[in-house]
Amino acid sequence: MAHNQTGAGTSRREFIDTALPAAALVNILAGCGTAKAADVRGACYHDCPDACSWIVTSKDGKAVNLAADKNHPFTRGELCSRMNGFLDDVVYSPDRLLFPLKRVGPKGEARFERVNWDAALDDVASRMKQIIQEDGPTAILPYSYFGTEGMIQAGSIDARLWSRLGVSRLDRDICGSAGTSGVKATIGTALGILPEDIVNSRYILLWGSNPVNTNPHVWPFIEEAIRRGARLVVIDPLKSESAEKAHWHLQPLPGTDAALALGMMHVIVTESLHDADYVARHTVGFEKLRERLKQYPVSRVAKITGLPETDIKELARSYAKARPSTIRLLVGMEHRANGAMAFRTITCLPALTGAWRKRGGGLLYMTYDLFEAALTDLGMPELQDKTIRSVNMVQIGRALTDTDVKPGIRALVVYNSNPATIAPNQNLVKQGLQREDLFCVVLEHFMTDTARYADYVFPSTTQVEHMDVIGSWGSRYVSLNLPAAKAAGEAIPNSEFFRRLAKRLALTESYLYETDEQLARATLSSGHPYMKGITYDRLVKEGWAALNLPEPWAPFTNGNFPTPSKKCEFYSEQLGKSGKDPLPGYVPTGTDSTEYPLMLLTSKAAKYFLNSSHAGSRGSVKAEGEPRLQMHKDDADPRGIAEVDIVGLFKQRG
Ligand SMILES: Nc1nc2c(c(=O)[nH]1)N[C@H]1C(S)=C(S)[C@@H](COP(=O)(O)OP(=O)(O)OC[C@H]3O[C@@H](n4cnc5c(=O)[nH]c(N)nc54)[C@H](O)[C@@H]3O)O[C@H]1N2
Ligand SMILES: Nc1nc2c(c(=O)[nH]1)N[C@H]1C(S)=C(S)[C@@H](COP(=O)(O)OP(=O)(O)OC[C@H]3O[C@@H](n4cnc5c(=O)[nH]c(N)nc54)[C@H](O)[C@@H]3O)O[C@H]1N2
Ligand SMILES: [Mo]
Repeated sequence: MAHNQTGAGTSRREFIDTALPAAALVNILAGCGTAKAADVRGACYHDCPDACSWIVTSKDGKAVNLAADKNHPFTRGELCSRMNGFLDDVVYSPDRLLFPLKRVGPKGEARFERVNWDAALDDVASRMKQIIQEDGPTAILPYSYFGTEGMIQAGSIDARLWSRLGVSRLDRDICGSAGTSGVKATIGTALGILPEDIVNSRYILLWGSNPVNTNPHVWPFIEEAIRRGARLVVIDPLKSESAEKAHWHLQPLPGTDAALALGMMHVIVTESLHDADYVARHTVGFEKLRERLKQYPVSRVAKITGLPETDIKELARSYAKARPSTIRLLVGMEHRANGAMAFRTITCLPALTGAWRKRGGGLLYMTYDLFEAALTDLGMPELQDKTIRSVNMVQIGRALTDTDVKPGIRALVVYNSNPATIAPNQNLVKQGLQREDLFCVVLEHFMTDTARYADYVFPSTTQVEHMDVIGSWGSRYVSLNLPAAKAAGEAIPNSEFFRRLAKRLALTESYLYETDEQLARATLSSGHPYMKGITYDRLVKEGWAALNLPEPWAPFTNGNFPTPSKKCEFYSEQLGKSGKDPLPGYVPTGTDSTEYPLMLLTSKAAKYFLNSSHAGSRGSVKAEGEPRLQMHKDDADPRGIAEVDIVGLFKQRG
């Protein structure tokens, strides 16, 4: 990566201009002068497996139409219910934040006045300097997640600046980390098959994932597999939209999946339905696993899961006999204690049955590893001092309120995230955000629940107004997103915010001042074989490209798992050494309170929101309708709740 630009002497005006790529400006200006429309290529920014490719029609500096790329093999010409109205619902929403705002009322009340950028940034910089002087840089905590997944807007200048200052680090562990660590413990990677290859499957097991709503562009491939004769089975306590379309829906009690998988393995092994040859060649610990399985006879598993014994047996037999079979995991099972172990345990199944042997068989999980290899991390991780304390983002409530945290967190800079809504223990998070002595800055599109508590709220550009490079955790395509419209109001890209802040902090390192185009070129220049022939200039013309992967993609046909033993680890020495159970197992989740005995599943059933994104726009809120809770009759009746009723929903944590 080249860091040869001297930014320190550059004026603000130049920053803004150079932050826009030449090609995009030409497009926009062509539209401006002649009132002719221009098509600009882009891609969806959302934290979603699909990473769709789109084309924006730009006229007079405005995005006038947004449509899916008809030729993209995964997007296949259609966006989704969240993005079809994106221009009206988000970009040009009357609720969009357009100017910097400064708090004038009590925290949480969202009373702000408009201020100018220069004065606001000067104030932010001087507050940060003062905090650093008094308590050191770790009294500052940046809080961000994947409100945008773009390589530039989700982790470039911001990360470099934070490393340069030496502020507290953030573990971005709210999604995928638990599941990934479980899957990796068994097969060494989160990367299984490619989504398109699921068409080859004869038996698809959607285990705690709901693609009809959360991963809609994989659904046509599942339908194709069904047309070719595959059986679709869903394991989900809730009757999700995917469950409604399944041949068979099993509803275990939440958090009992590891027991179910162990029960299946018990049946498979005792009935010799496993692939003894694959097990012998490509796995370790089979005998120890067999011992462990003795603890999970079907009768016990039926009690734990609440499923009939006959169903557990039928599930095990039908899964093991179908060749190839595919398990689709996503994040549903993560959101409770012992989630990682559920993922580890389920991941043993495809090796036990030899499902990996054939193309499309095995496990479909995250393709993120492909992009970690293919794209250069723009955050320059080498700058980061790994000895600096790190706060896990799921514990933000504790970090803001615990007096044992030294130095206490005095400044919080939030972007690409809405912790007041998405972080666990909401009551504690809000208590932290309420602190009068916490200096809180939020960069946003909308007045979110978090922004309401901010001292300053700064307006950010949207995906049609800034540049980015988009990888994916659910497909194999990389895309370049070019700006297609002038920024609304005074909104700026995150990258530009951090360049401006760095300047005010009088920092001179050139890596803090690279333009978005330089960043885009840099991330695409890793030199990894997956990126062969994929350049910035090609993507300006074509928008997207498939990573160059070995064909066919059947990664574990002959074992070669990237684990310490190079085998699928039924028994993990590494886990054992770290004091954990080396074998797959089931640990009850339990409810944490007798006062609040019910278990809440916060399934991603919303159609017009993505996590809490778009929820600040009245158009999306109207489309989504009222928040809905589904409850079993057996739970509702004793509480006097009728079939259609209005309820208050709360527990001790929020
Ligand atoms: N429409 C829409 N799409 C989205 C998102 C969104 O907010 N809205 N968010 C995106 C993001 S960030 C992510 S991570 C993905 C998540 O994608 P998914 O993992 O598919 O989504 P979830 O709804 O969290 O979980 C899937 C299913 O798991 C079930 N589940 C919950 N607990 C358990 C359990 O203990 N056992 C079993 N077997 N099932 C359980 C839920 O009822 C749910 O139907 O979706 C992405 N796509
Ligand atoms: N109760 C509950 N909590 C959950 C989950 C759940 O299912 N239920 N799901 C969990 C999961 S899987 C995930 S991934 C997390 C998601 O948690 P978050 O990543 O915090 O997701 P969002 O709630 O969508 O908030 C993202 C924010 O980023 C903003 N944004 C988008 N683009 C930009 C940009 O370019 N610049 C700036 N400055 N802001 C931008 C959006 O307006 C939005 O307000 O939540 C987790 N928490
Ligand atoms: Mo997520």
